[in-house]
Amino acid sequence: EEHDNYAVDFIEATRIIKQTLPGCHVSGGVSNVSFSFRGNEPVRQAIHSVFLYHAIKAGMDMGIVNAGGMPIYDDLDPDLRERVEDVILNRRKDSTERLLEIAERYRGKKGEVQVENLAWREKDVRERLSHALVHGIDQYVETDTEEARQLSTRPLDVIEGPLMDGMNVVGDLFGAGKMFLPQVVKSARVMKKAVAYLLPFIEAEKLRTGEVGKSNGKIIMATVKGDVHDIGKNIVGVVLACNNFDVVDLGVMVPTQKILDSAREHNADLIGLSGLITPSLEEMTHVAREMQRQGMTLPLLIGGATTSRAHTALKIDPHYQSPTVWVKDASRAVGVAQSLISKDLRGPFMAANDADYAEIRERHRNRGDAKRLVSLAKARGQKFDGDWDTYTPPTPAQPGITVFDDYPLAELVELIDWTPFFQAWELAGRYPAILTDEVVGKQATELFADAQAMLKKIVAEKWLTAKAVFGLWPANGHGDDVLVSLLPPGEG
Ligand code: B12
Repeated sequence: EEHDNYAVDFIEATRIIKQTLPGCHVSGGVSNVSFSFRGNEPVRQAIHSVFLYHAIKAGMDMGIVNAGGMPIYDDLDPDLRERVEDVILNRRKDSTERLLEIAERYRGKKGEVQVENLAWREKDVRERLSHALVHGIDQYVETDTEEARQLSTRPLDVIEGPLMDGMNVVGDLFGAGKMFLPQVVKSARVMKKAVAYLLPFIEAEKLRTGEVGKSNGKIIMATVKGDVHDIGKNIVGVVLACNNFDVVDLGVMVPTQKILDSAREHNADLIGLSGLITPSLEEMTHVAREMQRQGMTLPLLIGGATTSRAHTALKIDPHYQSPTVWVKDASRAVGVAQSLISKDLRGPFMAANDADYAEIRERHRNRGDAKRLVSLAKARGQKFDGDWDTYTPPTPAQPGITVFDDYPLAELVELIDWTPFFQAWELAGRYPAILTDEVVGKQATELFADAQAMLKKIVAEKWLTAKAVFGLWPANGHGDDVLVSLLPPGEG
């Protein structure tokens, strides 16, 4: 009985730690909580999933657990989930007995599990597509997409309907900590496969309706620098193309200058930026500033899950004098693009948009800046003291500019810092110790082997040309400035 409240204690302790010490991180070994069920993997995994679900909600940052053997909380058999939850949350006196009552049903039912796994194939096509996206199963996605297409008036309806609904479920589960990153990567691949399957039908429809070649206008689409999310951008691209816009898709991680140069090169009518991570918000502001600085006037569309009307009004629009419009989703993209292209509609549309943004700015005006800034005099008083009088800097072997036009890739491979690579895949640990780590070692080793194989190909087939330029000059601090001295002629 004294153990009954342990999981609740952990969860509550986590909540208190996060409330009182917000800078603190909380980690825990999850398997202890299910130890008494060893030998009964399905029940253990259900316990881990339920425990993590509640602990993450309370603020737990890291759980030591095999993510590969982790069922999705919402997918657990409801009866099992309820009884496990009773135990974890210590909700009833008889919860242990009630879980023991049904636990044996789940032990080692390999054959039955197989049957159960395919039971989702009996559901209707919308649910099957959603299941395939959530579970990253691409095996049947083309057949199901075809069935959905036959049930739809236009092939595009399949993207805007069941496929988007399925991705929203994935987004919700990931956001709620019920799905993990490697699972989401699989979902994204399934989505891409389904969209790729539909593209020829969309093209054929355009040919049939005679809409090919009748361009409404040209739009440059790009996910901004630093961001790899492209599902939303691709969908918007397809939807716009279906509505006779010429879409020039520059892909992901696109630097500002490339976006602006392409807009000029293609004589585009609109630029559409997509971004889903917080740093993209700042990057979009940078694009707007550069458009202004470089004298551009074409409208700028802003989209992606982390963007918002308020952010666009407060942080992007003020930097660009021409139309800047936040677009909530693909279904609205066509109307907005059409309004901006049309001579008649653009004026009233932008008047409404500008009024909306002005109101948002007004509402935020008196909120103040959350950042605590020190005075300039105080900042100057705190400047870094390098004790320069006693320091003699080493003379660089090659002062001035050095250019590498084609640096050997094999040498760069040796210099890769692998720890951030594993972090990006949300496998916690430092390289090389991570490869033999008790919990993530197996996954890390497999991932590392895949990366090595791909790197070998990149080097052997020379997929990339590594270029770099850097300069070293004598420099001195002078007040708030850094003064760089030119080198004598002949030294760069
Ligand atoms: C799929 C996904 C991934 C996939 C992306 C695969 C791919 N090829 O795109 C993978 C697994 C690679 C991934 C990686 C990461 N992800 Co992610 N990911 C998601 C997820 C689950 C769904 C995003 C998605 O595709 N949604 C469906 C599409 C259709 O929606 P959408 O993009 O918003 O697009 C619609 C509208 O916004 C609009 N729209 C979009 N773009 C544009 C552009 C224009 C011009 C217009 C008009 C309209 C428009 O129209 C679209 C259709 O209606 C979200 C969670 C979520 N709830 O959004 C997290 C999420 C975006 N990811 C997140 C994070 C943190 C990451 C990682 C940093 C994780 C990590 N630790 O490495 C990395 C990012 C690396 C990087 N540098 O970019 C966070 C971002 C949080 C933040 N504020 O910074 C989110 C919100 C999850 C979360 N709750 O924590 N992710």
